[in-house]
Amino acid sequence: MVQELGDALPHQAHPSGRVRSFDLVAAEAELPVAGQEHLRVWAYNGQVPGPTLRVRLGDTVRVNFTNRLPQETTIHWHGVRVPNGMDGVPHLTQPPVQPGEHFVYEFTPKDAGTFWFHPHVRSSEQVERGLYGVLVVEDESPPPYSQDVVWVLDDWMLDETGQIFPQFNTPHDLAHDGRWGNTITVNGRTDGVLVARPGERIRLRLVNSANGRVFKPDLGALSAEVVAVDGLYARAPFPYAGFELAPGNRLDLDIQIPSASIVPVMVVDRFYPPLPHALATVRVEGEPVAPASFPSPAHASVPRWKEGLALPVTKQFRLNARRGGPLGLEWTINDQAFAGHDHDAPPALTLSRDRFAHLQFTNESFRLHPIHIHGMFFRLLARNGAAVDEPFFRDTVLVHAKETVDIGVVPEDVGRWMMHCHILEHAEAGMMTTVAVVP
Ligand SMILES: [Cu+2]
Repeated sequence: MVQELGDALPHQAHPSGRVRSFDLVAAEAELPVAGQEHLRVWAYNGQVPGPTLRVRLGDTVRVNFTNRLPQETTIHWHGVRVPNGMDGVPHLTQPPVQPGEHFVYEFTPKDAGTFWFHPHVRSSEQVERGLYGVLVVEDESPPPYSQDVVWVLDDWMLDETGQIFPQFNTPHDLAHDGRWGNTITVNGRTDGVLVARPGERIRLRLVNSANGRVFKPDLGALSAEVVAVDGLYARAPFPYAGFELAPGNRLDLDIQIPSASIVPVMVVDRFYPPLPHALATVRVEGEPVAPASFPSPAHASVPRWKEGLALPVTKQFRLNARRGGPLGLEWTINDQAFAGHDHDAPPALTLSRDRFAHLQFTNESFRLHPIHIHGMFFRLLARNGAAVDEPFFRDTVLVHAKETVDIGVVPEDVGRWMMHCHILEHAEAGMMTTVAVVP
């Protein structure tokens, strides 16, 4: 298994020596977002989404962070294999950053791809209020797409005054799949438009930053190939035929715009039938460009781990809920609900670096649980016992109601990592634990 992994996930970063410094300030703001003229949000650098930080593989990222929020916070770099101390988990990897305080995040990404960042403190409130941004780590020689576009998908629960509904972790949200809003946005807009010329070849990076909503984008008449999932390139490009983009997931698409003008394409979400929700419009207009023929960047070495499923389960995790706890309902992993002070508790699981582990998640509930593990990428081995060979790694996998999911992982990065449901209300209500990786 380890041999099959090879160097698909590099052990070490290879710093080029170039340092890219960014100042990032989290503060309250009033912005034209979600169809409102003056939405009161919490924002990074006065923007929702926050700034897209774009670096090259080999660059060292230095983020001078200032907290001007009325609450403590941290920044977690979702999917980035950072040194454990830079992972942004309060009490586990750093003290929370208090109002008025600063913290410097510094790391050299080991992988090129689409990542994002968001608070890991009271995240069901802080992310919902608008705190998230995208980190793009470009390849050393980026493929020559005519456009490289980021779409951050989110939804907002607005009240009758057109402001963010101010109660968080409501009994309804907790008992269901988290907070599903009444206003869907792409990059903060309800009327987003991507303008392309005929013949263009576009890289579209999708990020789901919603608290609970799963998106299944339908590109209509546009044809696309998937080139990367959760930041990492696939073994080979494959035709896009819908993908369940759960909270936390990313998807990179290679879109070939037709060489003739077409009517505008409405991209819609079809996860929750029967009603498709509008996401954004792709408008093709202007002078055609010569078709770009370059090889797809998706040619990663991704292990198959065919024998993995037959190996004994290293650890089973049962996902369920019960009454009780500070919010009235607790979401549990193996009957344990995580509370703030549990960061000091022994990890739920200790894995050895460079050793294969077979993990199994059994959803005993009727709700969705996109399980995210920090600090490592894993491969899906099976759903409900049936072998699956996804040609890509993940850092987040959606476990549906009453479903059992098997994954394989060879951790490469030592530390104490969180494992939690990325429905942020479920995480706040206890569906979190820690996994230690030791040398
Ligand atoms: Cu969940």
